[in-house]
Amino acid sequence: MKRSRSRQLFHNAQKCIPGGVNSPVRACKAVGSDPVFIDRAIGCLIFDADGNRYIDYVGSWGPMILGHRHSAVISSIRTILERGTSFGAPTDLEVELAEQIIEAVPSIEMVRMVNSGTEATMSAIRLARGFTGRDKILKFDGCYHGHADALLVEAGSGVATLGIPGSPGVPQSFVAHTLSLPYNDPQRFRETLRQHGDQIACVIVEPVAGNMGLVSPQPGFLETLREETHKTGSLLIFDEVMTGFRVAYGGAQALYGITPDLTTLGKIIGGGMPVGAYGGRRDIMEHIAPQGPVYQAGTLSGNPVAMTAGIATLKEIQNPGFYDALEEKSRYLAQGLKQAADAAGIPVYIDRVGSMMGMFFTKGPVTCFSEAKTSDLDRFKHYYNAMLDKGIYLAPSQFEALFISSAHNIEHIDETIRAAAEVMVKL
Ligand code: HOZ
Repeated sequence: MKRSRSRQLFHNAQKCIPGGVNSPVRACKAVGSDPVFIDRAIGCLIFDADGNRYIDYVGSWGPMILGHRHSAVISSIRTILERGTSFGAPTDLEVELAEQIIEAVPSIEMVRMVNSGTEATMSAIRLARGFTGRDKILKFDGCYHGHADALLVEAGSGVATLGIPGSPGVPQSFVAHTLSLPYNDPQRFRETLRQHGDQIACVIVEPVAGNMGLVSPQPGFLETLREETHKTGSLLIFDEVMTGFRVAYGGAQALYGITPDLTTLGKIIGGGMPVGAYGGRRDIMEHIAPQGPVYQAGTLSGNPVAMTAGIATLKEIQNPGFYDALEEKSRYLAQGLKQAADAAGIPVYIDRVGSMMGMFFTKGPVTCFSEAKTSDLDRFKHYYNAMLDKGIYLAPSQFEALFISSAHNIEHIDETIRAAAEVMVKL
């Protein structure tokens, strides 16, 4: 596959953008290759600057549940462009999206829009601290909640991909209040809360971890978080930036029947435009300025283009059978990939929740970050590059999830499975 234009663009990019990219994972360092520069996309297909066509399983890292350039989303954006792109003042659209979110996610009684998932988690944590008057926060190893200082401890996503423990520039005192525990270990959690619970403002968790590959919660794990935080008065924050409207219309909390105190959202609620949101119990949310004393603000918050794209997306995914169809396709893909690996004698462990999936190059099981790290990263690297050459666009890291959209059809998935079967025998 010829990629000379991408190579040239990356060469130019490296002179003017750190690492040549605006977010680290996409530099493809972990897979020893250069990034593919994208020209355009439609449905589940994405085309690079050299005109090569790929079946896209990154979906802009989750937002594109309808595929690229869905007609309803594009036409909603066209309509708002006739009104303007940013006003820095309230609009009808942010009220409409807030109402849609509140209707979909019963634990959310009030919601504040922001511009990214990082902003959402950072703000939710400030709110939890302001509300409880406590400083400590607790997270889980391999979960990634954006790049706010206090959360860059044992983090997943790019931090895991680059194999770095944290980040220079984060003073030790900023993370002194952050505890991190193994995911899916209710016993350790119980013990820690019994020891420090009265100092813990909040427990933040990805209810389905999507930043160490895909790791689903074991039965009882999320329930334990809820029970124990109730006892200590610590707030439970579900980071549903990735899982919100993805694993079910009401998110992972609907799927597993757990009610958090606060929820963070992003990705799908912006329909492919930059967005984030945090919401939850009214008595907590009322502590946010200007109603309450906890400060948080943003010039582009509630941006009308993002709001309208989100509204259109949420309307589409409410169509009857939407999630069932996605589930069926995703199951078919997972089975096909597993069969391809088995036939080639390559040990892989696949975990999947709806249209989010992780395929680890290890025999598994993978239930936490330390098990995810047993994956054969060299084998993943060869798999990634060979799949790319066959026109299959995957996240360039073992520690990221794969996303299926409603635009993928059985032919696309069969093409993917065939490619995997050919690649696996040569790994
Ligand atoms: N941190 C995101 C993935 N979990 C985005 C990665 C990127 O855009 O490079």
